[in-house]
Amino acid sequence: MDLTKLTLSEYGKSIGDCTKEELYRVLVKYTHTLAEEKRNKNPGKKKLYYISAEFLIGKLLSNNLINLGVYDTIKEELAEHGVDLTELEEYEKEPSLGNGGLGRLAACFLDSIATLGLNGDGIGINYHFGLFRQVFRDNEQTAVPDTWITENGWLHPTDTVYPVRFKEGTVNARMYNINVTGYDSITNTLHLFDMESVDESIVGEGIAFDKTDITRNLTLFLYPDDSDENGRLLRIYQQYFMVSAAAQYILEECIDRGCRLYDLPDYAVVQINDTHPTMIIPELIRLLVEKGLYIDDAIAAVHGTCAYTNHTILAEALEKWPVQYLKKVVPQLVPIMEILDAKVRRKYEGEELAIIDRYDVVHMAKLDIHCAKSINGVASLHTEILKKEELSSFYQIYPDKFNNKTNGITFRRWLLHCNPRLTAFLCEHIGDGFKKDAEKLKGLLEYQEDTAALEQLIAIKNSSKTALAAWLNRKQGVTIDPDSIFDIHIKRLHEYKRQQMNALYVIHKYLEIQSGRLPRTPITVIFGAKAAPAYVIAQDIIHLILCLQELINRDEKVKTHLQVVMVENYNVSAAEKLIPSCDISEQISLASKEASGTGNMKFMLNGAVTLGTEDGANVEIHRLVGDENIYIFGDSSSTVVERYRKGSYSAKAYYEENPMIRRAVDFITGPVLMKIGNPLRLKRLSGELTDKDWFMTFPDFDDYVKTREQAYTDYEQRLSWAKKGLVNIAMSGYFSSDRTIMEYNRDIWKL
Ligand code: 26V
Repeated sequence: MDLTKLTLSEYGKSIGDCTKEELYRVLVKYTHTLAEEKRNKNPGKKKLYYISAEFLIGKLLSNNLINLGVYDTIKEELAEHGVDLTELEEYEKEPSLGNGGLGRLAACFLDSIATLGLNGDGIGINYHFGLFRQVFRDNEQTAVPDTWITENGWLHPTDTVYPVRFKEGTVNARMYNINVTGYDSITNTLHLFDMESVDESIVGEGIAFDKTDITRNLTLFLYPDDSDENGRLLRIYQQYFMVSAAAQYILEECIDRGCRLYDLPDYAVVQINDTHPTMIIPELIRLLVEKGLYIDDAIAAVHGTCAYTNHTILAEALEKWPVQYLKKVVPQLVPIMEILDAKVRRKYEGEELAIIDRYDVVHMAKLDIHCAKSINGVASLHTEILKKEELSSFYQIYPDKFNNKTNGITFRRWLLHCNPRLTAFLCEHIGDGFKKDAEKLKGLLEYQEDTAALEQLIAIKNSSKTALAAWLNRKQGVTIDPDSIFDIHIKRLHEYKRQQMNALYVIHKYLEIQSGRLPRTPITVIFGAKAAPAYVIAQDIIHLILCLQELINRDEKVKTHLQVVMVENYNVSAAEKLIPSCDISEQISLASKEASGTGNMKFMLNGAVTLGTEDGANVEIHRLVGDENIYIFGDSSSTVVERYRKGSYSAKAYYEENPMIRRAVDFITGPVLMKIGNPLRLKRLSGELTDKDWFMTFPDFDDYVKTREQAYTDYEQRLSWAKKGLVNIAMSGYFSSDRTIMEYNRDIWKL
């Protein structure tokens, strides 16, 4: 490739004379041209539509260059002119079109779908500001709009526009496209719908805006605050906007390919990513009837087309919409939902099976389960809990619909791109076959006793740690010790993920160090998490962590042994820096609550050792690496489920009887922290723990401390520790999203 030719034609100057931003723009354009050449020439009759309210795609430049096979040549060509490719990435803004795991999973899946050469596109919403950008001020999280759309970026407007009818009037949905490049394969598309009349200027202080001004706010933010009715109505507006445009697009494409409507399942499969896109079911039925099908034929066609993925068992996250709300926004869907509910009620007894309950509330997951052909969980334990507990009455009537698809991650982004040194090491030792067949990583097991290889792995980890320290210093002005143990806890902030339990450990350790019990190797505890602005306790937990960071940073005595850093605005780009540098991966959710987790897989792939509960995909990691290479602690999911069932848990009793717990919890409201922090927040958090502790941190705390200490002790044997990392890398092939997508295709999509 002659980059100079491109810069000359674009800007009339050679590479060396271009600014970094100009080079970045040229590369985006070049990538687009290359990607377009790789469109699927023989897509076949059937197409997958992966519909999701979130696609957390991350920055795209390097990833696309890698997938298109030109990364190395571009890097070299730029280097010849003294330009560092990774620096150009700084000009790219990361789209924050997702909350966390669910959105990132959708992005990994698009990568694998294209890589496997499958005919499948993503469909979602083009939020102008995405989630929000997190800024720390006075040890608290504040939220500001996160602009990411720039001219001449990855997002391409199209002429495709669909009318979307709401009770209040009709709006236009314009389709924008982003290329999805497969690794040495075809190019697919992510379609994001946007509304022309949306007005960014209505955003006031922070991320506040008028939630009722639908024509100007609809695609501004992902998941706006739904703590009040107007927020919830806006979510219904967003969801219907997405699914109505999607349904029109899908039917239009299928008809173009020769579909005669009743045979829709032969032309389309719609994978519904959690309940946010559920209204696509009644919307497709409505459109098919409008086009002339009998209602029963329309229902049958949609049943054969749609498949639903469940991503959580948390009751508060399972969407339910009052019929009254739906009538205010999309009255045309209500009669269809009522017909679906009536059919279910005619066929099955049992109030828990009904789609619309006796309070006139629509249960979106139940609508999916009755009306879709497949229901899958996202890790083996999660699917078992769905079948045996949460959805057991549905499993009884539809045993064949239920299946498991353990999540995966794309190794292109989470190894090749984010950890080039480890990638080179792997190529050197086991060849580069693992890039296309992740199971080949097992070849690394041969090097378990190879001191030179283990030392190389240690050196790679150390260089990543040094790089992370430099990045954090640049970004946040903090100084951390690259020779310390990096113990990392990064994920959305939620009580079930138990960042508060990690914070209690930090307090415990702080007090231990103050009493002279010093760790052999210093410890750096790193957090990264955004909290929903309306989730008060989550804000309190962030506050506690930031206060601890300040406290320890000021304590010259403790600081050299223990540090706490909370990374501001944790996102995909930050994860790419953090994950390769990790020694200990905190996966400490309350057993049964984390459906899968995918960060756990990314850490494993990059040679970190998991400290975790038997929850989500940790169970599968444990099974793969064996007891020797993971640190498991805490109550099992069955114990937890049973304890909830009995309603017998008393946090107070643990607090009163366990001096270690009491000491740590009391510290939150003790004089030292009260001086640094906001007393209201600290008292509320401490009260929440002692009175409720809904996610049961106290019963697991002793075992957590003990197991974490054991991990730190074992870390001292550097070679045997490196061997644990090696086994984790070697066994991580199972978690390639290529494997997951092959299973989806084999069992559900059948493309
Ligand atoms: C959403 C909400 C929203 C309301 C407040 C409480 C709450 C709690 C949890 C959720 C999660 C919604 C679904 C979700 O994001 N699930 C995640 O999906 C990942 C991909 O399958 C999986 O790895 C994570 O374990 C799962 O939490």
